[in-house]
Amino acid sequence: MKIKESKLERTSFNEKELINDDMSKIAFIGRSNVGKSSFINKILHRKNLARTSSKPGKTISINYYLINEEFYFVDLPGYGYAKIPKQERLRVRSLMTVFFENVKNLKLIVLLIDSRRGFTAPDLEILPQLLDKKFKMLTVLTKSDKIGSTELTNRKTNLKKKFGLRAISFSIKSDSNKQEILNNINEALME
Ligand SMILES: Nc1nc2c(ncn2[C@@H]2O[C@H](COP(=O)(O)OP(=O)(O)OP(=O)(O)O)[C@@H](O)[C@H]2O)c(=O)[nH]1
Ligand SMILES: [Mg+2]
Repeated sequence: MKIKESKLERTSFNEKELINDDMSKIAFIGRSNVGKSSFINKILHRKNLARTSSKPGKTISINYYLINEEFYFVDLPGYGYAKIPKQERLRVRSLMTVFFENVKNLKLIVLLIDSRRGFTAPDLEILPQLLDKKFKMLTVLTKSDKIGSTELTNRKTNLKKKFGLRAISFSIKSDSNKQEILNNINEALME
């Protein structure tokens, strides 16, 4: 798959603003600050399409990026960040629930996990809901430049053993595994 064109199609702050069409979608979820928006930019070869921040809780809306006029990448708000005001947190959570309940043609959920931390409580809270709906999942271990290769291998073995999930490591600082991730996305889109 070649990414020829990408553009921000919609920013949704509430239920009414969610995209309801039949176009294929790939969703990116993970804890706040795990690197979702950075990942999207890197995969799309765009520097600043998805807004990134060193401060957690940057993406509080659901952002749809239209790729090649064919499918969407959906950047979901990060979860598990305590410092966002409670009311805002509840709003975001219910928006996510509505998203997963009503979304059409969600081909793949890319679950991003920080290489250094592995699965944390908020991930474990959300995981069963997703597995329950039988969405196809791909786990990506982000910020792999921040840990050693032995540790990274252990992390992957662990995820496989504990959750039966295959994980691919990734860093915005290199191109390794980028093609493999794109191949996985492509395969999911074909199904
Ligand atoms: N070293 C390193 N830093 C990264 C990597 N990916 C993301 N970051 C940094 O991590 C911080 C958070 O990245 P974002 O992409 O904004 O994270 P996010 O998951 O979209 O965050 P929310 O929108 O708050 O949920 C930024 O400072 C990024 O530069 C990586 O692969 N390596
Ligand atoms: Mg973000």
